[in-house]
Amino acid sequence: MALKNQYLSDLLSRVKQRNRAEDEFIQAVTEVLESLEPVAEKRPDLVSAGVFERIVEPERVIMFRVPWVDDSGKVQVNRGFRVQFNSAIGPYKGGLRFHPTVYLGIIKFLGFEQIFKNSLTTLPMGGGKGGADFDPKGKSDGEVMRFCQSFMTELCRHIGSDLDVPAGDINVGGREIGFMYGQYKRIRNEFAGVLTGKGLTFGGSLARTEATGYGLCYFTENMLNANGSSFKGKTVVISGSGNVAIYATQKATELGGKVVALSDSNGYIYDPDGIDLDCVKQLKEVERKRIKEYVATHPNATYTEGCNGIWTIKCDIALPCATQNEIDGASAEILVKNGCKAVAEGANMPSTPEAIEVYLKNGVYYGPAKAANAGGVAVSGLEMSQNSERLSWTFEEVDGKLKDIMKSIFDACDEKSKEFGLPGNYMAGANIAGFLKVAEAMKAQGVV
Ligand code: NDP
Ligand code: 2IT
Repeated sequence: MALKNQYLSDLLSRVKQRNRAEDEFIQAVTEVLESLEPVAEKRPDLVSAGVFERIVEPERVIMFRVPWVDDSGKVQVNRGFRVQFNSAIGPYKGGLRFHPTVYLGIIKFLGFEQIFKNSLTTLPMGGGKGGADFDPKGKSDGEVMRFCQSFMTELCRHIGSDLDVPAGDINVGGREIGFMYGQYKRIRNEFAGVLTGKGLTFGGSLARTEATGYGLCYFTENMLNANGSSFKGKTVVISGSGNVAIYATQKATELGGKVVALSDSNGYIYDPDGIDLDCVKQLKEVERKRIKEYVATHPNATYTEGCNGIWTIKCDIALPCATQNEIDGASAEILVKNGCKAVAEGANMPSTPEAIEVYLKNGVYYGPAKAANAGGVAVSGLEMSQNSERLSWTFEEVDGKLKDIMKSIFDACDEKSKEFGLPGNYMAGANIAGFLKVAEAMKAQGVV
């Protein structure tokens, strides 16, 4: 889709020119600016306040060396990042990703998306993201700890409970957050709510572990209900087998769906009897093994090498929960051909622009990442609130608030899609609703 609005089209050209080697960032900005065309037409005041130009440029980018010593005594050097993208509505907030594919363009796309996602949660959080090109696969606990300590030794001077509050993302879970929190506390000599996703014994929130996967299913259930459907009796395919995928599997099953497939970066399992989640949790959360081990104890299940083939499995609902661009146009066509009626994104930007076009063209209900996976950061926001008041809420209280937040996010997407003449296009609704709140704040605060 080409931009018809000249002003946005010129802006996108400048973004492409200025961020030439950052494909994922350009992809994310393109999608948002395309959705914002009707806003630019209706709101000349936001154009003259320079909100569009300012929102596509990070407020601050921090890149740093992360040196550490591996178990054999060899010095290793990784590259660390924190992109503080937008603080118009609250302190920077967003996860840390440790993955060999991490480079500036990945962190910028994630930080950019986080601005709108955090705005949609209704909580006061700005957008940020960070990480490193560190690969934790095959590393010992000691190596992971030394890496995390080195990473935090630099990061600690840039973050704070009212400034920037990181959390987890791919390969950053409870273990890594614990190591980083310990190092922060040691260097800064303060016990502050500076990271979320902490352990329950030191300020973590109940239900944060489950929040992204649960929230994804609450969003999806709202979206299905609004279109006369629900999870009940539906076949569900979920990619990934990490934090988001595991708790999405649990909640989708509780809501009456049957999850038949999961994956990791090597391949996917198909279990026609429905995934045995206790086995997956033991393999992935406790033993840190590969998903293919599942078939050793489940004779009816099959394992196939290569992760993209998971989208050839017939399903009613697809929940991509692994990584960016994991569903391309061809996979989306196969999903549609097999009767898939809904796609909701647990991962960030898992669908390519071509895939999204296929969903919209074929009337697939499409829940975009920044709305559908906002439950994780929403409960991070609730963890910040609990830390501030030095209290912790019950699981039921946090889960109840999460449910309400996911409903309000769906409602906002639905309403804005209708108000701007694109009923049922929840991607446009999410981009517009997320943008407008931040844009009003940026306009009110002057050119900063
Ligand atoms: P985890 O590290 O717990 O799990 C990631 C899963 O995705 C693993 O199964 C991993 O397989 C797979 N995966 C990762 N990279 C790739 C790749 N390049 N190709 C194929 N498979 C891959 O991460 P999370 O579950 O936390 O995150 C999953 C997605 O959800 C990410 O896109 C993240 O940004 C997003 N997200 C996470 C939130 C959270 O609260 N954790 C909140 C909102 C979004 P393998 O083990 O083989 O690497
Ligand atoms: O992409 C995301 O929203 C996350 N990885 C969670 C961020 C957070 O601050 O909890």
